[in-house]
Amino acid sequence: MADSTNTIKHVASPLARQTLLDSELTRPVAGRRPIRLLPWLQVVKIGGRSIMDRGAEAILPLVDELRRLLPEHRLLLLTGAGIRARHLYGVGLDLGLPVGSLAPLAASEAGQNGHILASLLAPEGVSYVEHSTIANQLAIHLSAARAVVGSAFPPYHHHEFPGSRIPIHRADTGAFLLADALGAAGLTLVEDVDGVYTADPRAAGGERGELIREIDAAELAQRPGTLPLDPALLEVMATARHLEHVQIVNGLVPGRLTAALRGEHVGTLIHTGVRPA
Ligand code: GWN
Ligand code: ATP
Repeated sequence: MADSTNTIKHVASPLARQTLLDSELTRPVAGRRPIRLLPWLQVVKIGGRSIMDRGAEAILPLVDELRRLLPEHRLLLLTGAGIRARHLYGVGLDLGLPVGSLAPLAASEAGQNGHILASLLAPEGVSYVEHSTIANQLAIHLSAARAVVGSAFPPYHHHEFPGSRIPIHRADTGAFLLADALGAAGLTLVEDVDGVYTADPRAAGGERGELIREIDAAELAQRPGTLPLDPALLEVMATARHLEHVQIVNGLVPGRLTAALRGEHVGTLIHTGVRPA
């Protein structure tokens, strides 16, 4: 009769005998920088409220610019949610829906904007791809086309953190999490302002605000006042593994996105703590 204890197969693992809770013990194994999956990829997040909601006037010139960028870059274009999500939060909060119900509803608006953008770029071979495709088949899609479009929202659904009644992980945060996880070459956030100002340039008294050309994410997080991006973006930037910075550019000014993707400083650069490898 076989001795069952002799048939147990031990799998060698450098973490086999350790608690995963002690970072001192896991650091030799888990402390190394991960590999870059798509080091040639440029990720571009297009604002929902700031660009897509403006319709043809803002979208068509940007689509022209994107079309001309295709021979130069391989792009993952991610869209934000915009005004329909704001309306949805209003109705949902009035009805008492939990944050985990609001997150996917708002995300679907980001997806809709992506479908619109992809339709306009379809003659160039660009398609909208699902979250699951971004997760598992991005490389093959970007081998077949110079660019694809997706929703910038992360798929948190009922896993959204319950601290706030409005989902905190929105389009800017989702775009950063994805770009950093993929080890992309860069992330550019396309908005309707030249960058981050010391005060909202569109609010009362905003004309006194000055453009911040360059700042560390940690320092920006300490500043009082509003931002043209999700506050949670600054939190996830603190633990970035690859991206050294993101740049916020004005998508209403022709040529700004092109310049940013060529590495020019034409908006606000927000630095993470990552240093070149
Ligand atoms: O529907 O436009 O992906 O890429 O967060 O989930 O709410 O879904 O719940 O692959 O999985 O509306 O159906 O929708 O935007 O998110 O998608 O067309 O399960 O391709 O089925 O993680 O697109 O959608 O909204 O992104 O952001 O079917 Mo949509 Mo979004 Mo499509 Mo996606 Mo959510 Mo899927 Mo999903 Mo849901
Ligand atoms: P989404 O993609 O989530 O729909 P968005 O990125 O298109 O959103 P908003 O979240 O509305 O756009 O952010 C852009 C707006 O932020 C600008 O139009 C500007 O009025 C506002 N804003 C607030 N504070 C600042 C600031 N300090 N500097 C610049 N713009 C600011």
